[in-house]
Amino acid sequence: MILMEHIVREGHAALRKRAEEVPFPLSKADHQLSEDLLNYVINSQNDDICEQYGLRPGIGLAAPQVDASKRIFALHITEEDREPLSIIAINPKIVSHSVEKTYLTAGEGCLSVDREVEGYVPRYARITIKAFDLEGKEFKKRLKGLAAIAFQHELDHLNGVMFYDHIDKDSPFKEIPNAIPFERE
Ligand code: SB7
Ligand code: NI
Repeated sequence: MILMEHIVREGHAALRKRAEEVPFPLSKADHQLSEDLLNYVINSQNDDICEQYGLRPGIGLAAPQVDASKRIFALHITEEDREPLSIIAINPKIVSHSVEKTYLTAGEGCLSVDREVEGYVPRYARITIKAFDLEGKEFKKRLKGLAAIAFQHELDHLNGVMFYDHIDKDSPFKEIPNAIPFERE
């Protein structure tokens, strides 16, 4: 089980490396890691489990955040009036994206960042993604809204990019051209 003490923080080299492609069939270790990532995000959205184990809530978690430099992340997103998204994405990629951008009006946070970083993080509003599941089967999805934002946040982790790299240093709340703001409930 992944706990907060297993999550590496800013300054750790794993967060700044390009993570390695994952070979199939998955090794036992990579299979376990994938399930552990998804279980963390699911558990972290349960108040009782959170309190019991001291977890910080998150909608996603990427392997480099637990010092595993592999191209794997998990997302678990349940939004009102939206189909829930609960996936393990292995060797994920964005195959196409909208011109239109979006950003969370409240900004982003990260389980590897123990401070508030204010500012708008520009993201593509809609993306089409491909990734492999635990069985090595490729899947394709169209994502928008929070799911699209979170996918891009996690994919960045696999490329050594942190959310605040995208924030305008001089003017963090400057309007993003071509963007529709996304308000999280
Ligand atoms: C806000 C939060 C996240 C994604 C997009 C917007 C995920 C936070 C948890 N993580 O640090 C996962 O990398
Ligand atoms: Ni993060």
